[in-house]
Amino acid sequence: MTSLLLAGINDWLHRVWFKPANSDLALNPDGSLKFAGVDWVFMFILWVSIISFIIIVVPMCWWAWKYRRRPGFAAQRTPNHNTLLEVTWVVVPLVVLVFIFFWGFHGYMAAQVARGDALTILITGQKWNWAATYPNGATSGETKFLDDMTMPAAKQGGQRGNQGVPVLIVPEGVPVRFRMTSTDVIHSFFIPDMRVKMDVFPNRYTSYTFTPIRATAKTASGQYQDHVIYCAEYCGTNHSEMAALLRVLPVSEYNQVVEEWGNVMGKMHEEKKPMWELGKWVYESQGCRQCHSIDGSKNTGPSWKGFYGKDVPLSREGGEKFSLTTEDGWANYIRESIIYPQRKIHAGYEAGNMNSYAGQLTEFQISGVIEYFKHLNGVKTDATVPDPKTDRKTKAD
Ligand code: HEC
Ligand SMILES: [Cu+2]
Repeated sequence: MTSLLLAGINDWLHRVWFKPANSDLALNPDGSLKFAGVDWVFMFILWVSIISFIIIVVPMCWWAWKYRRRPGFAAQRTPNHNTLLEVTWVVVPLVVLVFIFFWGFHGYMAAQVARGDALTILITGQKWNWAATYPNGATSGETKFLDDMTMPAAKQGGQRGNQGVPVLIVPEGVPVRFRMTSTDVIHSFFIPDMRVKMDVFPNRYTSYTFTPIRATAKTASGQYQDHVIYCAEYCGTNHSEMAALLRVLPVSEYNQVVEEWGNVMGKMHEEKKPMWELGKWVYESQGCRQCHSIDGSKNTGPSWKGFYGKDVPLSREGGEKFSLTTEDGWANYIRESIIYPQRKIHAGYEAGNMNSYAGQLTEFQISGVIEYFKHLNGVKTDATVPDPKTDRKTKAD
């Protein structure tokens, strides 16, 4: 009876603190709680705290009351030593703490040391987007809107409202290692459901590893119930919206999607899609939309609508206007703004908020962005997506 009650309380407390895990760092392959896994150790520490609290505070209150000062009772002299008692309260907590350290360290190493055959996915943090690069060079090809439940901040954000965030995928039951770096400030790649979190630094790699246990469930209407990824390091104004989603797919499905994502341009080329659609894809999947709107509204960066074909007011050199008249002039301005964002600063916006995308975007993708600018501003363009075989990465000199 008591044990049933305790098990019930234990379950309830577990649910108070944790959303269901989906990682081998907390679960056995059959989904049961793993001995000395993250959740297990947490619950162990919680119970140690609860029991210590009771052992210390209940007698303390009781004795404070029992030995309160009363008329007619002389205060007793306290005995000053009890070796057995003192050895007990040193040795028992010591043993418990050593176990906590041991299990904690054990769990930490499990998340640190990847199996040799782990699938390595590169993660780049950049204000305010998470970009994943898969072994075949694919980047995330799907974005999704967060609902109010998963990320209330996304709804409140007066500036941009509810942003779409990239969906990352990993295969079910396969050890995965995220190797992470940042192009600007310190971020932190936090996936609560996988029980992993690690700071992400510029000019340095950090990593962690885990094996997702189950494929992501779908709702009755076929919507994936993806795991939320947060940035857990305060990294600037829109830090709270620096999120992504993680989806665990059965291995064969994972392989298929990664191949599709790796061939976005190839497919567009085959289907003779207009170039601006490639630019739209860049806008949606490479983080541009975290800072630029396409409806004319002001954001961290200038809107992409309503600026092509007009004078650009620059903030340097006494607010001079930068007049562009030729198509090449515009193309160069846009390209330069992407590769060297610091050179010409649009008045009213901060230098240093946008990072260079040199090495991240290809020449064709930048051309796509240029065509997308035209498209958004009512300039007709009829270029189609060229064969990506002839494409190359951009680089700053
Ligand atoms: C972290 C916010 C941020 C992100 C992400 C971002 N930008 Fe920017 N961008 C800015 C800011 C701020 C400016 C204005 C200051 C400047 O010129 O550097 C700007 C300016 C620009 C300009 C010049 C526009 C003008 O009106 O002068 C272009 C073009 C541009 N960005 C393209 C891109 C592309 C393409 C991407 C995605 C691959 C992108 N930006 C991602 C913040 C961002
Ligand atoms: Cu961040």
